[in-house]
Amino acid sequence: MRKKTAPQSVTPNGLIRQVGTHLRIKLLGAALVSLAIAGSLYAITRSRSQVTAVNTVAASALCDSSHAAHINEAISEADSDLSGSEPPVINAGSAPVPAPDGMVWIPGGEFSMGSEDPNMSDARPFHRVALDGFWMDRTEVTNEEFTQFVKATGYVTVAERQPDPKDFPGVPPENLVPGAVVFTPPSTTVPLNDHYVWWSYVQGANWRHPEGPKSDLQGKEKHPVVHIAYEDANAYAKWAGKRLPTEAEFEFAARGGLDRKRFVWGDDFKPENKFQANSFQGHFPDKNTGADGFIGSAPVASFAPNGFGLFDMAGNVWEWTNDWYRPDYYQTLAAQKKVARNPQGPSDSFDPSEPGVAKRVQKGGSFLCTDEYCARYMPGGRGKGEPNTGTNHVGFRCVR
Ligand SMILES: [Ca+2]
Repeated sequence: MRKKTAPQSVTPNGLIRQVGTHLRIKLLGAALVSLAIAGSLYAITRSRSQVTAVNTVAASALCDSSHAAHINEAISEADSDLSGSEPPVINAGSAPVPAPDGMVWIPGGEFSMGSEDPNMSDARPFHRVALDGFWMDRTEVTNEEFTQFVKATGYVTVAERQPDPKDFPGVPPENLVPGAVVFTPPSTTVPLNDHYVWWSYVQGANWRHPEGPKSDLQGKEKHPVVHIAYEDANAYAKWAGKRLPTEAEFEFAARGGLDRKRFVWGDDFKPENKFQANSFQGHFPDKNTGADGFIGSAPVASFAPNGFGLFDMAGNVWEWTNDWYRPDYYQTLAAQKKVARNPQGPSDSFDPSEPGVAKRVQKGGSFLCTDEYCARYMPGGRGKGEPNTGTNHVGFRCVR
């Protein structure tokens, strides 16, 4: 059995390393390498101007008072089971009317959130969380839906924006080009310890051109929109009169009323020999057999819905949540010995694998998830992403 490797997020810092160590890489000529430098610096500068990652993390390491105070707000004085071993409670009562188009009523209740998977220490332990009811998009936001938003507002996504030379002293202006990070599978087997081997910064890649300038959305109208940064997702949500889900809302919804199951549909990955989600089959990352019917993203709702009638809560594309990422957040909640009520995530971010880069939680896994590398399509699994870095396997859906 292959050793599972912890999944890694794609971040600007890593792309800078990519530039240093993979000059030899196929496909990337000197020009694209320069673009990668520019794009990485761009994202780093942007992220540092918008989130005070370095200072926040340093401060929290010295004094955790603000973090603890925030968590306390999310803890109820109540009630109920705290061991994480009781079945979920799904609130009774009918959904409010009228139902918004394309949304499903998630009735709220109380459940055991997290995982006991030894490979996912940041998702441990199971802890009790109570949530109010909310509406959730039945599917990931599609290209068709995002097009309507852009037509109505003229919104330009982060990946489409021209980098500002002021942010990049010393970088030749001709290198400051918009682009995004695209999965670029190697042609042969590679070690799984350097994910930058299969991720490339591609000039001109963005939601309209998911694999780069020569690709488009023809025939992909019903696919999830990708190359979406956190602020892009928020802008869409605001326009639609919605918001991004919290991590707890996403997981409660993904579990569909089931109790601590490994997958959103149960414990068996492939019941009755039938795929339940768009994931990766074959040998990661070089050989994708597409046995589930798809090599990349799939039209939304190509697989069966979960217990709440939601599609693709596992696989297809990762989805942004509103929570900051910290690997110790669940441990902190569990230590409170109280049910966490409508938790909003920690007040700051810290990722020990990349200190200084603030990240938001992503959930659900993607078409690149595989037991060989990243099995985080499980509902208890957690992903993380630098807010300005969209890739071609990250999208979103909204709640309200
Ligand atoms: Ca998904």
